[in-house]
Amino acid sequence: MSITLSLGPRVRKSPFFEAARKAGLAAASVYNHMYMPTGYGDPAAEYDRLINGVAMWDVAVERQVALKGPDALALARYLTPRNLHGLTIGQGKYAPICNYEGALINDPVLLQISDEEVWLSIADSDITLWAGGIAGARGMDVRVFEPDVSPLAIQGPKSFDVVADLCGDWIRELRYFGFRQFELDGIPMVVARSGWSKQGGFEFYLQDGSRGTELWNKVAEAGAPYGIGPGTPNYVERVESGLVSYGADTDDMSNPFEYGLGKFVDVDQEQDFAGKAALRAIRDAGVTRRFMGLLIEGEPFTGTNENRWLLSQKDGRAAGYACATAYSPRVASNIAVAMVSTEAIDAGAPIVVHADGGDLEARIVELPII
Ligand code: THG
Repeated sequence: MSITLSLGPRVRKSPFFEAARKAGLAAASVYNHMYMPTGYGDPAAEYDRLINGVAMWDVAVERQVALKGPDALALARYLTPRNLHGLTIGQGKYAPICNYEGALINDPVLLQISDEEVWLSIADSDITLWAGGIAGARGMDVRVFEPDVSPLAIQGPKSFDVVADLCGDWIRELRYFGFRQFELDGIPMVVARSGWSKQGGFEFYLQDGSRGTELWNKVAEAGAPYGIGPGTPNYVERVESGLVSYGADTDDMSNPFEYGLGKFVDVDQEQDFAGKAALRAIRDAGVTRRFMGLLIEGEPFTGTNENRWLLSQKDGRAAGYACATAYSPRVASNIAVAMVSTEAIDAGAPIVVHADGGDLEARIVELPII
């Protein structure tokens, strides 16, 4: 049974919140101390718009952590295991952040805004506190703060036409995670080719929170000929695509190698970074579980799983847990993203999912599922 989300001043609202509400917002969660829209009441239509058309998502919860000052880049390099050599203004990078034990504590997109300013576009954890603490303890000349920046995502195959109509054809030349500063009728924003789906798209990082409704309405109007409609980071599509959802898929012990993010961890670079020694040891020891896909038998699932579902091998040995489960119309099967023991993966046999409604058999597959 569903319960009501209590609205109040303690949890922050997005600059797009009122516009989203007017557009029929029906469900929300909490992320980075803000309400995060999770549905407009018609999951099938929202999925279809993302796969075949275009959708607009209030993702202001992807807060920015600004590092500003002479040591901005030095701090960024210390915060992420990713080798930032060759980073340029206008090119974003997926840059995991780990603690000193090598555990993943966020997986932001990093944007170099200028010679002395970097943004970390963060997932759901308090990186302003972490980065500010490290900067202070290391005596770095850099200010760490949350700027007035709120992303609005435009996702789906027709997003290119909508954003080109709004901003110009130059947007078609943006590389993945590339971005540029742009004023839309005087509204300041960063336009990036990015977004948490594999259907293609853009994010408008609004730089004036007082103009959220205005920007929302402009996008809705430009998108109308293409059938744009509201949506949210899509639960089903992200499982199909195997995108990592920090917090949903991770726990206190998660390390980047388990999620296939090893290519973003350079323990051999000269640059020191938080967690370097621990990550080197983890790399040398190898992982004992991996982020995988599952194809699960049984009647099509409806909705989302409230809890993680435990997995076991046929002989009863624990094999990990399913993080997010969904019925995929495109695969025509129940699917999941899961943390699976390497033992179970190597065995190559079907496993058992202890779903809320009873045990189901599943096959382990590589990600992405599509
Ligand atoms: N947009 C913005 N900020 C964000 C997210 C976002 N911050 C948090 C979270 N989402 C960051 N996490 C991801 C994870 C994966 C991708 C984007 C953001 C992604 N990955 C592609 C893939 O896995 O195929 C491409 C990775 C690559 O080529 O480097 O898109 O959504 N503003």
